[in-house]
Amino acid sequence: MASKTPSQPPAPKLKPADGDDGHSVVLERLPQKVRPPQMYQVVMLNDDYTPMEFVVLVIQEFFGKDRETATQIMLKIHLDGKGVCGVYSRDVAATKVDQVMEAAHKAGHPLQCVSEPVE
Ligand code: TYC
Repeated sequence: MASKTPSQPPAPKLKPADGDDGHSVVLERLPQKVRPPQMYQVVMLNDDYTPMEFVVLVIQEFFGKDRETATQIMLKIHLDGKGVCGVYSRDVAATKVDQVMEAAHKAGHPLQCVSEPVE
């Protein structure tokens, strides 16, 4: 028994553009779907007990700031109630928070910091 292959519709006759050998591929640009990863800011909170010097040292040590910058950040926190120490990916920000909280706890200070999504 002879099986019949299903008939194909006739291929459209396309005239290649000038300079086209008929094997060109057109890449269509798709709308951008990937977004940059959400970033997180590590925010340190003021309190009445943690010594200023300790906060400056923590900002230098865990956020890589020089002494002047760390002092400015500490004073901003002291005056405004909170301040951003750095902006990182989610995991890095969480690690910074853990490091600061552990250092504060070990030193017996109530210093608090949190990480929050930027914008
Ligand atoms: N307010 C504290 C004091 O007067 C200093 C301080 C600054 C504490 C920043 C916490 O995140 C802080 N000793």
